[in-house]
Amino acid sequence: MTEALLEELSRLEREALAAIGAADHDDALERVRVEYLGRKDGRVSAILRGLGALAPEVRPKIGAEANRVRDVIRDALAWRTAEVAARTQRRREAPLDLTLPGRAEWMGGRHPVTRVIDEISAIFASLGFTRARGPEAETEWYNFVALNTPLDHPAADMQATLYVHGRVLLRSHTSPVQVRVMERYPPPIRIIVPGMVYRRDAADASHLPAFSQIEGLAVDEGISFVDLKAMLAEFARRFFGPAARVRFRPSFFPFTEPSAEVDVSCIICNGTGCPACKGTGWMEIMGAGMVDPAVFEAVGYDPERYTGYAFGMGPHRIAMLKYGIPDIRMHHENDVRFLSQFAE
Ligand code: 2U9
Repeated sequence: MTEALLEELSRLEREALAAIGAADHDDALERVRVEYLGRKDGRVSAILRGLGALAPEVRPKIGAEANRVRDVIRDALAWRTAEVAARTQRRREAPLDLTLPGRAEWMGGRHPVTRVIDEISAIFASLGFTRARGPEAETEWYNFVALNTPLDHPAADMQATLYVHGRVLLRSHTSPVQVRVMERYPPPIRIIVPGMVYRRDAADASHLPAFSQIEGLAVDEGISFVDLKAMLAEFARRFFGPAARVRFRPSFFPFTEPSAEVDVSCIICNGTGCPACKGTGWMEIMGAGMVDPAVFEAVGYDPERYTGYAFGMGPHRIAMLKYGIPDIRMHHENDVRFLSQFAE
């Protein structure tokens, strides 16, 4: 008898709480109250009223449990009544607008590095450059020797380059593609070469062992450094905005002579100096130069007849400058909180 009554109370508690949770307006809540706690026919009230007829030794236990269940149901009714009232109030203040369009889920988009590569490629396409691609596993000839970089040069060292086997390596720049294009086609050449490149580097805030490059090459009769400067100045204006200016600083690469590092006026402060450009007003965006005659010799072009310019930049780094990304590794953490900021 005791057990049966305790079980009945437990069932009433569960049923009442479920009914209260499902009730979404005052009338429904009142019906639940009457069913369980109603003075006349309430199911919990009936048990409370029958306590006097129970044997004295079980009365305190059943009584305490019946009182507890009544209190739980009463409190749940009060809580749910307040909740329903608050919701009604909210609806009155800001009624549902059925004409609003639905909220679309973010379906993913292009990666910021892909976006930068696409934008740069489109700009150079409009300036007359064709996109070229080539293998990521290369031979020492294409990656180093044809590019005027002897195999005892530090860049060709096992410490700097990832070798696959024997003399086959993962390309450390996209330049082998330009060599392949020049071997196959006579001048004039205007190409842009985007792709992944690989170096034996540990990942840190500014390095990855696998990263992207875009290189460009123009070869024809009569091409001079002026053409290079004008082309890169026009590129900077189209990519960073009409106020962007470029400057060239002397540098060295084995495959270009003369060579330069190319800076763009800081896209944050427009050249006046700010934390983003470390107070200099300039940001380094690429390297460039006139193709070394030794490279033309290697591919069978006549260096007396043809000249050309080449340049190279890293879209991972350009994306960091353009979007203010502080750590290059963020590009490959696959964190939706990062990626969704580039939704198109
Ligand atoms: C050929 C001849 C010349 C490509 C060039 C650079 C300068 C350069 C860096 C930019 C950032 C690599 O990704 S990065 O670290 N590149 O500074 N690249 S000139 O010169 C060539 C390429 C091919 C046949």
